[in-house]
Amino acid sequence: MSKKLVNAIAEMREQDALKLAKEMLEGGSDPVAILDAAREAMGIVGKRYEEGTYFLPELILSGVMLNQIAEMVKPKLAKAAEVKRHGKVLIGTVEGDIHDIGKDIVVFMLDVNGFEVLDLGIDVPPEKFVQAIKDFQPQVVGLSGFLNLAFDSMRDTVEAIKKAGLRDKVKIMIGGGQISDSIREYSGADAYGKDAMAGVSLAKEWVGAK
Ligand code: B12
Repeated sequence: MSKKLVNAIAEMREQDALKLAKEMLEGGSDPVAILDAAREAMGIVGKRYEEGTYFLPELILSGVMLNQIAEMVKPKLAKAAEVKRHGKVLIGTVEGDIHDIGKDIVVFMLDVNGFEVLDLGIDVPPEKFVQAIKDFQPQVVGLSGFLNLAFDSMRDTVEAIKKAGLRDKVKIMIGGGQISDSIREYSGADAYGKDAMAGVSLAKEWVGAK
């Protein structure tokens, strides 16, 4: 079933993909496994885009499908998780980058796992992160990005937080398609999370939640 879902998304069969995701959810499939299948499909779409067999419309449609599936899955995840709030996480896609599908998954995984999350959206300049840290006072800041240019934006954001004298008040995690531990080192962040659950684990560890 999950292979079928991967194929439906990768082949741009929107109605089939949504129907399959609904059937899987109703049949008791693990909601996280459904999201993983959707993510695997995005990888295939990306590869086809790179090879020149898919173009921007396919990228956009795959994003739309993933968002719809994420919305479908969200209530199930929320039901499964406890509601106690562990702490606050500020998150956004860094300056110059508008990819937010992955960030949105991180946001709702944090949310259903008991964090109060402030999402600044996309293309967020360093100053906006700095101001939001002052206002919202999170323990954790999450920076998301998919483009190569996000590496510098992440570094600039960490630098701006440092300059504002706020660096020791927050733990910073970064993530996104091309992000790795060497980008963590380059940017000066505290940790890199490979997926949404890694982000939740990091945030829990940092606020001392079980
Ligand atoms: C969908 C998509 C788009 C959509 C985005 C829609 C949206 N609302 O996000 C649209 C069509 C708008 C788009 C636009 C562009 N895109 Co695009 N896009 C993609 C695509 C196919 C999928 C990305 C995606 O959503 N993946 C699925 C999510 C779930 O994965 P994820 O982001 O990695 O998130 C997971 C983890 O990384 C992690 N995570 C994410 N963030 C964070 C944060 C923290 C704190 C933590 C802990 C974890 C974490 O958790 C998530 C869930 O587990 C990729 C190809 C690919 N290889 O995947 C290209 C890709 C990213 N795009 C690319 C390009 C070039 C562009 C454009 C420049 C195209 C153009 N010519 O205009 C523009 C960029 C505009 C801009 N300024 O940002 C390139 C980037 C190349 C590069 N190295 O810089 C890619 C790799 C395609 C390619 N192979 O060429 N794109």
